[in-house]
Amino acid sequence: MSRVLSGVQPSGDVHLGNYLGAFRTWVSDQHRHEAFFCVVDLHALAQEHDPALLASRTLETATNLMAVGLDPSVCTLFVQSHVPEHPRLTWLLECTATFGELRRMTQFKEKGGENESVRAGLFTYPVLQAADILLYDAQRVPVGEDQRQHLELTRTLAIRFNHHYGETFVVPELAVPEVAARVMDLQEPARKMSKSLSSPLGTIGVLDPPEDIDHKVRRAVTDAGTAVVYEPLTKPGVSNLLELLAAANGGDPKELAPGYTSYSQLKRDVSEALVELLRPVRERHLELAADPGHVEAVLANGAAKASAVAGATLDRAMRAIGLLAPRGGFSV
Ligand code: AQP
Repeated sequence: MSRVLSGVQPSGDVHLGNYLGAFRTWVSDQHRHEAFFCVVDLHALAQEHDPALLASRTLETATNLMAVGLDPSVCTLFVQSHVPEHPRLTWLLECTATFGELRRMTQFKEKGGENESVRAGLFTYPVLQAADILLYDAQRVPVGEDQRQHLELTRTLAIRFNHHYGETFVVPELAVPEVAARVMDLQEPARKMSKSLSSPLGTIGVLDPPEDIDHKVRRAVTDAGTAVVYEPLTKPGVSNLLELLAAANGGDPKELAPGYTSYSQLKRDVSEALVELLRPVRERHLELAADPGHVEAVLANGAAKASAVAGATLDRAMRAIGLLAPRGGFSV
């Protein structure tokens, strides 16, 4: 069975972009692959964060993942910082990556990379992400389109490390969904929906009540003209709504467009479709949130399973790069 790994930052409320771009694929992948999913809390330190909120957001993000359908009886769900192999492998990969490669990461630039006062972690976190993936020998990494460049870096580092130090890592493949791989902000449809960069009106949370979803969809920025056509470059707002409709109800956004003669008709259908799509998530979340001890137990079990796999890979990599192994190996 092939391996899958992916993760989400506990940097804010989980939104529709996370759900359609990544989590839905994770839910189906867990039945087809040996699947590892993690809440990447160390990544959330790369930007300004509130220490009083990080732990509760981590638990809440894990709860959301179970609410969208991750089933701990068929996948491994864990918190990144509970598996110390992640930062340990990162150093080896930082000594494999180059300054120039990291400077070219567009997410680094978008999140303020040119600013002298940004955290050094914002610069290096794509390497931590590479460690997240390579530790699990993952062949497949289901993510949104925004992660394409980071995955390409992971592949480059794996290939370079293997070349210099001998076959150590599996070189992973990217898996992005056909529809809604990049969900756009409803207020600024030229930029992606984001936990940290979007306004509340531009973002639909997976737990938003139906009236909020309806309000946000009806207030969504549309484009000049009145024709409903799928043209992401010239009509990003309307195209985003068509993508959301296609992702929720099935179908092709291009083919759905001729069925509409007005923006308001389209918005009504998008709103209804999203309310129905997210209804079961809200319902499951209510049950899970009533028993946080259960989610914590799932995470403890997940960390133990993840550590067993990550430890073996770390040991292999430490030896391959030439470090003196302690008695019993590196992973103890
Ligand atoms: N707008 C999006 N459309 C499609 N997929 C998306 N993802 C994120 N935004 C969109 C995918 O969700 C997964 C988890 O993302 P993340 O939380 O780890 O980080 P991110 O990509 O940086 O997402 P955000 O929401 O923009 O977070 P912040 O604001 O904290 O940086 C990934 O697979 C991602 O592709």
